Amino acid sequence: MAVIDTLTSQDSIALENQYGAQNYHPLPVVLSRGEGVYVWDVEGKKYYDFLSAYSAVNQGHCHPKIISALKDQAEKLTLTSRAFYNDMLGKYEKFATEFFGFDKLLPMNTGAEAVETAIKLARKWGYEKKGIPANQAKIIVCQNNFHGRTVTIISASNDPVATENFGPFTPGMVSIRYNDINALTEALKDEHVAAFLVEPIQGEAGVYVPDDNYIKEAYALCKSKNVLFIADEVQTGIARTGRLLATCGNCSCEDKNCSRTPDVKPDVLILGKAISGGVFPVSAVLANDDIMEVIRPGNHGSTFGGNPIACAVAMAALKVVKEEHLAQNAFELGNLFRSEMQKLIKETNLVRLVRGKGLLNAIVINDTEDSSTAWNICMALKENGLLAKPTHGNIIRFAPPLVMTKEQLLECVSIIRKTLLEFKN
Ligand code: IF1
Repeated sequence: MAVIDTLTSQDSIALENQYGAQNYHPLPVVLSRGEGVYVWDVEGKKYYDFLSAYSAVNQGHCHPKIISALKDQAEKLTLTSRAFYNDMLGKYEKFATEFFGFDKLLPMNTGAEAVETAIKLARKWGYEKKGIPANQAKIIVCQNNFHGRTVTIISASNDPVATENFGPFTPGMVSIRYNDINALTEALKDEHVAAFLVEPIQGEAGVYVPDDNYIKEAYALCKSKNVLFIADEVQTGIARTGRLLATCGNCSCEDKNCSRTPDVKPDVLILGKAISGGVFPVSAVLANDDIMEVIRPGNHGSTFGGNPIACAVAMAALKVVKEEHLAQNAFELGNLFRSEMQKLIKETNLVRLVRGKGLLNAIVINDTEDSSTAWNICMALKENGLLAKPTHGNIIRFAPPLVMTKEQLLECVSIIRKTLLEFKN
């Protein structure tokens, strides 16, 4: 094939269809540039990005400070493996542990790897600190969770599309209803439980926000039973929900409106996605010494985990979150967005409800779960210059970069409003 430099959108889509495994069903838009809250397709059409790569690009596309950290580090040293020390990892670990208020950090690359790491950590802690008999440790998870795609993680999933024909599965997962304290109380009666793994808001389930006290009560119950509370904040973390963390414990959040669950501090915190601003695959598991100390040389690792580029990028990305007050902005714009959507709900019966926290929101479309209405609305939004993606059950997730201004948000609201009011299925 000739040099591929002038492909149309159709060409790119055809190439993926022919040469790529078909494990996704993307919206038919081919992006080639991003800056802040905007992305451009190869034909030059500009869009508001209302997905932010599933909340990875919280700091906006190609943030100059993060890109500069990436470039500088790439010219010096990219990878040493953990067979040797490098001069960035310790610096980053000090920075990130102080940032989130934990003793130690274990660096990985993707969200799923960090979840796997947390599960291994919890099991080992269960045997060595809690005294669970060999190979009997259990992890409590919630129905409709999304924690990633590895075999162990899908062993905790009840989504048939994610699990069918991928067995046999990893044992030791106990699934309970989300947002159900009684179910957790029951499950915690089993003394072989090492940990409770939970998303503060269920993303894939359609931005399902639990009752106000759920996380706080679940945390207290876990404490009373000597069970680790593991927060999967891969999606909700890094200012997305209007606070640095959705389970904000002793983090260094400056959010003045901080009022939710102030006394929850996960025993194990899982971060990914926006910890690098979506610039590089970086994930992390954080915990205090009494837990993290069960991991000894040879127990766990990764060639790329803790590489110098990841460290440089993550420090820059976290600094941006603070400097630009992204938690505060997500809090304020989130309130504005939901109140504007409430007004829209009164104008059209196409939308049943809006829910979310900060700038992690979703609207539920008033149609059957298996209809393609949400998809068709996303296609119409695309035509009108805004990119969003439907999720399970006719729900549209709205998660723009957190660097958005109020004026930009209001323009997006008017695009959504116009699209929905003109929409014909
Ligand atoms: C895809 C959803 C978002 C996550 C939580 C771990 C991971 C994820 C809470 C794994 C990943 C993704 C991956 C993305 C779709 C997606 C997602 F729709 F499934 F729910 F974000 F909204 N924990 N979430 O949300 O992280 O290994 O992917 O780095 O394309 O599958 P990963």
